[in-house]
Amino acid sequence: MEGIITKILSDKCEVKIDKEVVTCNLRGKLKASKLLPLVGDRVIINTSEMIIEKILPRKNELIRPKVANISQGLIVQSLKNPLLDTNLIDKILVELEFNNIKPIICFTKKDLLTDEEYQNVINIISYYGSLYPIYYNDEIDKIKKIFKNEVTVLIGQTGAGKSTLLNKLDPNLSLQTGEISLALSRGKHTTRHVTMLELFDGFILDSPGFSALDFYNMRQIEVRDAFIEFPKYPCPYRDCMHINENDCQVKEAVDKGLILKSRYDNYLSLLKTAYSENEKYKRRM
Ligand SMILES: Nc1nc2c(ncn2[C@@H]2O[C@H](COP(=O)(O)OP(=O)(O)OP(=O)(O)O)[C@@H](O)[C@H]2O)c(=O)[nH]1
Ligand SMILES: [Mg+2]
Ligand SMILES: [Zn+2]
Repeated sequence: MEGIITKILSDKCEVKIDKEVVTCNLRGKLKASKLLPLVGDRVIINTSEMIIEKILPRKNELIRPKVANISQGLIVQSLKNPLLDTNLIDKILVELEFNNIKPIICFTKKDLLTDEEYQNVINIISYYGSLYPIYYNDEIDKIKKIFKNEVTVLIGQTGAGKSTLLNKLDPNLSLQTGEISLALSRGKHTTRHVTMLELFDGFILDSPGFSALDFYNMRQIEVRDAFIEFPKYPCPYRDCMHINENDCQVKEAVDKGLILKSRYDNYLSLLKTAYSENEKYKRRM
């Protein structure tokens, strides 16, 4: 029988088969292999022994949160407590683009901003809105519509409001949410495990937040190609990396304010963590 892993406990998995959720063990040889199961994995179950025989090939997999076979990433980003972090947004966007996962952004905690503070971030928010679908977390009816026929993982810093958003979407969930530490102005890793929920005609994965994001070992051109607005400004040099090439249209667009400066700076810093073509290329997976 085929099923889908909805939760991973220490050495058991919860697997959904049709409408039923069963608890399964991993077969010894699977345990011995390096391929560890992830929430979202499609698996073959031996139903007489309740054992996972095989993990089916993955469409994609993320490192943090550790999930597989995702179609959509809902980036949950607070505007305050924790502070709006465009570096984190751009890192996650690159990770999603690289894995062919559709990004959506949900901004939270607008209510904590003064008018002046909001005016200071409105440019940033609307820039992302020109690239991707964006929502505020009080737009519950609109957000409910994005999940149909999708496998959506919520991604964001600890304390950003992922579980709170899910509770607002479906008050029956009563997921645990955490206070923000006043001293650190950030969350305390309230959600400990990835959990897959079946809601709004799709699957939604709540995930533990992070305070720092590991980054894929990507090639520099893969990082470049994940910045989806760059091709709108064609450079004379076709393989332009938009660093210091002559007549670079991307750099010109940054100077003119057409590309968000912080996003370009984040691009340059992500390039530094990536492999150039002549370096040995090894993907950590
Ligand atoms: N003022 C305000 N507080 C919010 C909002 N959204 C969430 N919070 C609060 O932020 C705190 C953290 O929310 P959680 O939902 O636990 O955050 P999380 O992203 O699930 O955090 P982890 O599970 O640690 O990854 C809680 O005290 C929430 O009540 C919001 O829109 N406005
Ligand atoms: Mg949570
Ligand atoms: Zn260029």
